[in-house]
Amino acid sequence: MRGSVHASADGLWFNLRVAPGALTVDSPPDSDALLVQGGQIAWVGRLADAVLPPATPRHDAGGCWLTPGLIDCHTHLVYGGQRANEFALRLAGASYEEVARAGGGIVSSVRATREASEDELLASASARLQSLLAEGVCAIEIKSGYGLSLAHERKQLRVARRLGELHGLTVRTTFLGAHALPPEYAGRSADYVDLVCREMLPALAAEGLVDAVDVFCERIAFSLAETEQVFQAAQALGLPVKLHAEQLSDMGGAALAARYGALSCDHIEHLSAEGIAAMRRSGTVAVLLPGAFYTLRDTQVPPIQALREAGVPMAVSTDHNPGTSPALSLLLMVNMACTLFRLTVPEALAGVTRHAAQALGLQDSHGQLGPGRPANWVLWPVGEVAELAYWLGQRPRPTVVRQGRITQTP
Ligand code: DI6
Ligand code: FE
Repeated sequence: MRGSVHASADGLWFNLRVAPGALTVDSPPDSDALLVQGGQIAWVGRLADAVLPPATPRHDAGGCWLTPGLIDCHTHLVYGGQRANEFALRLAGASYEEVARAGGGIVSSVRATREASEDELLASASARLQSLLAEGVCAIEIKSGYGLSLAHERKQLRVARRLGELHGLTVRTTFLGAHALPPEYAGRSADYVDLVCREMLPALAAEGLVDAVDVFCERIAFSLAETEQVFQAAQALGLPVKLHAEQLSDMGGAALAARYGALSCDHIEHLSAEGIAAMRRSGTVAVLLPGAFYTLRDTQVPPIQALREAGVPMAVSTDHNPGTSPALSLLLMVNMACTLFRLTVPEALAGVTRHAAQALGLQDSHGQLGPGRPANWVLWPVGEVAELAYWLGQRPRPTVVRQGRITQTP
């Protein structure tokens, strides 16, 4: 199986064990082989049934477990600087909200992001992305929200697009202009939200930089009414919405987001029964972010059992950001989702594949493997699938196929 990295993945892949839930429903359940042609999956089935064109290359998967390429569906990967100082302040007893109110928090990353050039941001985000790619991430969502002006939000979103081209992965960009109030708008929240809705979002959407729109709906950020104003602007442009909802308090954000057909509601530690019911009706994904829960030493666990009973799909993501989740391992998030939130291993793995794809509107192409889909998968050299959730601080080095190329071998 060792081959030159970035070689084409075209050919027959055999001797693989398919992880539960990895295949689309139209694929035979006892499959152990895949055929790739032109970077697309052409066939999935039993090796014995494979009908091969002449001179088909053969790739022996060596009995590895096969999962779809992983998907990190909530990140703030592009920013300047870092905030280790706040880690120390919180250890000394300050809360996240206190740090934010004292002028630290998001606004300090805004300063550093504004000072950085586009190329500097690209370099620092690329380095961080490498960790995720090495674990088999094939698609990622990247939010703006550390620029908070048209020019600086544009810079962040352009970096996000360039990361996709540079590294050959699927990037979904999310405009999070309503992340925090920039210092120059202190005390003028309404004016800033007007700017977001009337100038920033329409301009960035027209430039093709926005795949979805998000808001930080929270006491220390934007109100429910302000959130709705941003959602209306998104709706007018035909853009899907998602929401940072009920992370620190129950603002009723999830129910509002559901009314706008949100792709996802994220964090949701304080989600109410009404919020769950609304999300179920609208088919909104619940994105769980155990890295932020852990970093903030939160104790309010999201209502997992109620979400499970309601049949709300649950995704798991890093929420990578310099303040509350400096996490660069999606497998560690899988572990934490199990340990801290009591997800089962199959639930947590669906959370970084199928349900993460749904949180990005990518469910027709990503998150499961089947004929007609791009070749995005991971071959794990482990004895059993549960090892993907089990190891802490070390990861099995997998073979990665991304966008039809073999991008990593063990
Ligand atoms: N929720 C979060 O967890 C991050 N943003 C948000 O809206 C935190 C961002 C930061 O502290 O820099
Ligand atoms: Fe976030």
